[in-house]
Amino acid sequence: MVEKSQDIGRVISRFGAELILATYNGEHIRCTTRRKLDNVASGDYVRWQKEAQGNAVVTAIEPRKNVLSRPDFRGKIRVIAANIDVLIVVSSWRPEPSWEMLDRYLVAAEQLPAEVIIVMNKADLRGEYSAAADDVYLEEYSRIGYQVIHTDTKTGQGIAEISDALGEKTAILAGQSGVGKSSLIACLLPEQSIRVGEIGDTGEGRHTTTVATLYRLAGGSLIDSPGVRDFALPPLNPSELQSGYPEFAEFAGMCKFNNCTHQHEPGCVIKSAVKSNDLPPHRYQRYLNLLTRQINH
Ligand SMILES: Nc1nc2c(ncn2[C@@H]2O[C@H](COP(=O)(O)OP(=O)(O)OP(=O)(O)O)[C@@H](O)[C@H]2O)c(=O)[nH]1
Ligand SMILES: [Mg+2]
Ligand SMILES: [Zn+2]
Repeated sequence: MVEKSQDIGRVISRFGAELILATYNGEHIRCTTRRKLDNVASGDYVRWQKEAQGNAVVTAIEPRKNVLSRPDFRGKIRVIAANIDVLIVVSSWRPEPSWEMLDRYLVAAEQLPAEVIIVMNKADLRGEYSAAADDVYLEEYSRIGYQVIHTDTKTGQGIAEISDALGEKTAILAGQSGVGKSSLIACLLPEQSIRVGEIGDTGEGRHTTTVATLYRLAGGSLIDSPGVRDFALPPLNPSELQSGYPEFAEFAGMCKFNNCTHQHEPGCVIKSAVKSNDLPPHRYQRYLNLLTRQINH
C-alpha cells in the first residue's frame, strides 16, 4: 500500500502525454508527464506537483507491485495497467468463449502475480449459445479451484459476488471486445455514465473502450480495459508456463525427470493423472498446444 500523501496520486487513465489523476483526497486533475515517464499507466501511483504556470505535472512513478502488458500490433510491449491484485477474466456466450485465451490469461495472472476470477457474462444467452462441450470445459476450471462467477448485467445476477470478492483490492477486467466488461462496471457503479458498445452480426465486439480507466468502488478499485481480439503471452520457459497450471502443483517433483514438460517423457505423473482422470483432460490438451506454440516461437 502506498502511503497517503499530498504529492502522490493514482492514475485513472492516460491519453498520450496527458493523464487524469486522482489526488489523495479523491479529486480528479489533469496532468502532463515528462517524456521519460513514457510507460506510466492506469493504476500507477505517481508523484506530481503544480508548476509555476498552474498546470500539474507528474515527476516520478512510485515503485510498482506489477504491470499487466501485452504486445501491440507492431510487437512492442505496451503497459495496460499497474498494481493489479486481481485479474478478472471476462468471457461471454456471444461473442463465444475462447478457452485457450482464458488459459493464457490464467498463465499471465500467475506471472504478475495476481489472484484470478473467471467471469462468464451474458448468462441470459447461455441456453441459446453454449455448446454441450462448453459445460465440460467450464466445469474443469471450478474443479481445479478457480472462482467462476456467472453474471447477467441486465438482471444484476452475480454482480454482488464480484464486489464481495474485490474488497479493498485493485482489480482489472480483461477479455475480448464485446463480452461486457464496461457493462459490468456500469452495473457496479450505476451512478456513473459508462460507454458500452454494440456487438456486430457475427457476435464480435467493436472495441468501444479505447483506454484503460480506473473506477473507485466502495472499498477497492476496478480498471476497465480495452477489449482484445487475442491475448498473446510474452516468451516463457516451460516451468514458467507450468506455474500457470495450479492443478499440476500437487504432482510437483514426482515425474521421473525433474525438467519434465509432461509431453512424451517416460515416467510422467501428469500424463498418468490425466489418463486416470485425476487431472482435467481438456486443460491438459490445451496446455500441450500452448507449450508447443511457446517453444516454437
Ligand atoms: N444479453 C446480454 N448482453 C449484454 C450483457 N452485458 C453486456 N451486454 C451487451 O454486450 C455488448 C457489449 O458490451 P460492452 O460492455 O461494451 O463490452 P466490452 O467488453 O466493454 O467491449 P469493449 O469495450 O469493446 O472491449 C453491449 O451491447 C451490451 O449491452 C448481458 O449480461 N447479457
Ligand atoms: Mg468496454
Ligand atoms: Zn511430467
